[in-house]
Amino acid sequence: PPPLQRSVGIIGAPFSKGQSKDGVECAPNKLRAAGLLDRLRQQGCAVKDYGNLTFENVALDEPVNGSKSVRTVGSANQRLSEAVKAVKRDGHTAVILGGDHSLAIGSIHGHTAAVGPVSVVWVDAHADINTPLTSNTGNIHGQPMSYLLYELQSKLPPLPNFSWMKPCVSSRDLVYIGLRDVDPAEHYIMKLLAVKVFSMTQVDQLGMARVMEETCDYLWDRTKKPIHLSYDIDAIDPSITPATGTPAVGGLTYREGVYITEYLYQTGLLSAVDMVEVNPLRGRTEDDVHSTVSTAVDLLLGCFGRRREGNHLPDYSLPEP
Ligand code: 5AB
Ligand code: MN
Ligand code: MN
Repeated sequence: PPPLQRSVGIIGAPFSKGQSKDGVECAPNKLRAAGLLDRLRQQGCAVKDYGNLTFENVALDEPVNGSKSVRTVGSANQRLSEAVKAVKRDGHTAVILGGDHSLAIGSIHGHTAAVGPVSVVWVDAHADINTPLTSNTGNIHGQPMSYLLYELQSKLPPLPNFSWMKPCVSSRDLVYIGLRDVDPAEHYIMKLLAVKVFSMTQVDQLGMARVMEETCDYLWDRTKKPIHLSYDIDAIDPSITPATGTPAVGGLTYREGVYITEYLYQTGLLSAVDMVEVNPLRGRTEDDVHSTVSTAVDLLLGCFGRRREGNHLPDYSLPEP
């Protein structure tokens, strides 16, 4: 088996301007308060917390082609890109605690800036591949993949505070898992670019074990590249993770969600993980929030070797009577 990466660098990205609902900026601290760092250490990881990034709100950030807070989102992602690049240069697997999903722009950009081409596994109810010109909501958290793909560059208008950004992902290196709420233009784009999609229909048809096998077969067809896992908590069914901004019925079970992380861990290629769209203010009850946050923590633990069969540290020895 490959030597498995167990050194984790955590970046808090309390960023919310890619959508309009308050609360998603509270998630990084909630995930830490739920014991994420201690639990990673208990399972044998070396953990370095790089703290929370701070972002400035750009004044007079008027909509551009209908998209909201473009300048603020652009400069926040520039900062995040630099931070992720630094964590990768320090040799860690990067964990980016969102924040809304617009931060995948900076996260994936910074990741590729440090390590070169990556494979992207995007686990989400949504495809987040609208261009600013196809988006009906103007929310940039529904657009990050279009900014990142080489193949869509000619379809993007110039955007203020995004000139630092260069596309860095090929559509052949992208796999979606969990889709069930896709806009018509997004569906068109995915067909046009022949993007590999395991929607909930394929999850039902094949089961998650086959989905993960086929995901890796597909991504490894040419060469094995480092994997960027971008995990939107709304991929999981809202009965389990209700505290999120755009819930969609009919999602992944807890078990399917965790299986994705266990499977990707054992590839030895997981190089960066985004955990996004946890919104502690969107739950109706304390239980809603607790269930959402603890599921997000479990997914992250799964990315770093936690197994449901149980775990023990390599130096464990039985107490002698
Ligand atoms: B999320 C929608 N397609 O573009 C849009 O939660 C939803 O990061 C985007 O996946 C959902 O606004 C963004 C309608
Ligand atoms: Mn998303
Ligand atoms: Mn989503």
